[in-house]
Amino acid sequence: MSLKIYLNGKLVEQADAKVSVFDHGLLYGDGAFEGIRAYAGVVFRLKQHIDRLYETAHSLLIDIGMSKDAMSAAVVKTLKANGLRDGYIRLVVTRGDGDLGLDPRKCKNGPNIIIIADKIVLYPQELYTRGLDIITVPTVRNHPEAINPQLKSLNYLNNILAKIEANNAGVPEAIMLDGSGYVAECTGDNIFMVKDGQLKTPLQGRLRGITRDAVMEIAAKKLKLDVQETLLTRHEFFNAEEVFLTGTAAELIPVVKIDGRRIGTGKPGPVTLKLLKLFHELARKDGVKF
Ligand code: PXG
Repeated sequence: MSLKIYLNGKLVEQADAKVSVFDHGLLYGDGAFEGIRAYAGVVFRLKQHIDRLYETAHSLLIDIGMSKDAMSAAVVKTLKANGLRDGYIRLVVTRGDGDLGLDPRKCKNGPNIIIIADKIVLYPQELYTRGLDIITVPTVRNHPEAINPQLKSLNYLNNILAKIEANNAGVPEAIMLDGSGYVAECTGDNIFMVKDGQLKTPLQGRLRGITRDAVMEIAAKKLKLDVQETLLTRHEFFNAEEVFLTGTAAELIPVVKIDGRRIGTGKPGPVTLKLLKLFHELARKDGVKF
């Protein structure tokens, strides 16, 4: 089926949704993106995603050139044009067309704005019930003063290198450490651990995920867990009762083995399963209805 793609203010057929080979998004990974989900006619936390996109663009000195409200409306319009009530939205803002030099000032016509709405399957369903067996990889997460992990930029090579290491090892996901050796996050997901009634997640070196924020809120409010953002080592994750990952694409997925160490009972734990259920309930309510 051919999708309708939003490109610079117009909905065009997939086959016609093209940008120039001189776009600096392609030539240099110069741009920003968001991955967003819609659940039963609600775009989950759309405001937070749009705010994060504009923050990335601001740090990269990209003027998106349209209001946040107009951008939100464009997301909804793209979902509707494709008849999607549930789906995945990829919002991309590139630096735009320039020449063969990395200076962004060469991109005089402003950014290209692309919205794709489609279905997504990240991991097979059985992994949600069985849990993931993952490893720590040698590639460390970007230093905050090199490419800040808060930037959801089109340069995802740091995460892709880690993903390749996971692929080579035959596992579905990878833990990345920060430059100081603390656990940061996975290649496209945040990481959590449960122990002694506490829910803990890394303080630094990671993207501040929107699913992460939602799960921290649910855990504190609904499950009355003590929620902490702190420095965490692999040792602490090895000895956790439960571990799980969160992300827009992955949602909330249990981890049952890390670097050959069984986590807890080796099966998805009760807190993880409760949070998964509560997250799905929230996702259908908390966002922009269309
Ligand atoms: N860390 C990183 C590095 C990410 O890229 C997350 C954490 C989770 O953040 P959210 O806000 O989604 O809870 C992300 C998000 C993909 C894909 O194609 C990846 C993400 C989002 C959507 C799709 O693998 N990463």
